Amino acid sequence: MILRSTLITAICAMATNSFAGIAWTDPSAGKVIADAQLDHNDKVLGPRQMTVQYTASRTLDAADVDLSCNQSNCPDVDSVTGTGTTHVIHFTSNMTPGMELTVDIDGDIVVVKFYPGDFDGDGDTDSNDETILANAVSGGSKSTNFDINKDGKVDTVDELEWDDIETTFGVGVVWANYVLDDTCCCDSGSCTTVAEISCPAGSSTSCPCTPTSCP
Ligand SMILES: [Ca+2]
Ligand SMILES: [Ca+2]
Ligand SMILES: [Ca+2]
Repeated sequence: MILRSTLITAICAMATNSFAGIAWTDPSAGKVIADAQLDHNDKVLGPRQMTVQYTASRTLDAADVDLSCNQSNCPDVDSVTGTGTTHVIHFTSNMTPGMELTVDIDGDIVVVKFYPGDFDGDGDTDSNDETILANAVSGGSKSTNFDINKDGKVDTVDELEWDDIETTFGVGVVWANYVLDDTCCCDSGSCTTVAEISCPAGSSTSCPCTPTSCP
C-alpha cells in the first residue's frame, strides 16, 4: 500500500510539474488601464504588449495567440518573444480609448480594458476619478497609475492631462458606450478615425471633417 500510494503521488507530481499554467499577466486579467501614454501629437496610446508568466517552461508563438476587441481597429499579434516561463505578446498597434481587448492565449482568455482616466474602474471618467487623482497628487503618490504623461512624476501636469482627456472625449465619458469611430481627424486631406487629445495643426475634429469627409 505504501509503495502504491508513493507511486501515485509521484505520478501526480510529474503531471503537475509538466503542466504550464499562467501565473500572471501584465496587464492583468480584468484590469482597467487608466493611465494613458501620450505620443508627440498627444495621441492617447494604450498598451502595445502583454507579458505572460507561466508556472513552468513552455513554448509560445504567434500562432497560439488570438486578439479580438469591441472596436473595428483591433490590433493583431505582431510577434511573441521570450523563452522558458516568460513570454511577451507584441501587438501591431496600441490599444485605443474605450477598447476592451480579449487575448486568447492558447485557450486561456485574458480581457483588459483601456479606459483613460478611469481610476476607480467603474467604466467612466468623471469627477470621482478627478478627486482620486487630486488626492494622489496632493498626497505625493509615486504610483505609475497616476502618471498620465509618463514623466516619472505625479503632479499637476497629470491633472491637466486628465482634463484634456475629459474635454476631448466628453465630460463624464462612459467608456462602455464609447465608439471610437465617432471621432475623426482630418490631416493633410485624409481622415482617420483615431482618438486624439488634440489633432495635428491644420486638422479638424468635427465630423465630417474637411476637405475630405469621414467615412
Ligand atoms: Ca470612473
Ligand atoms: Ca463614475
Ligand atoms: Ca506625470
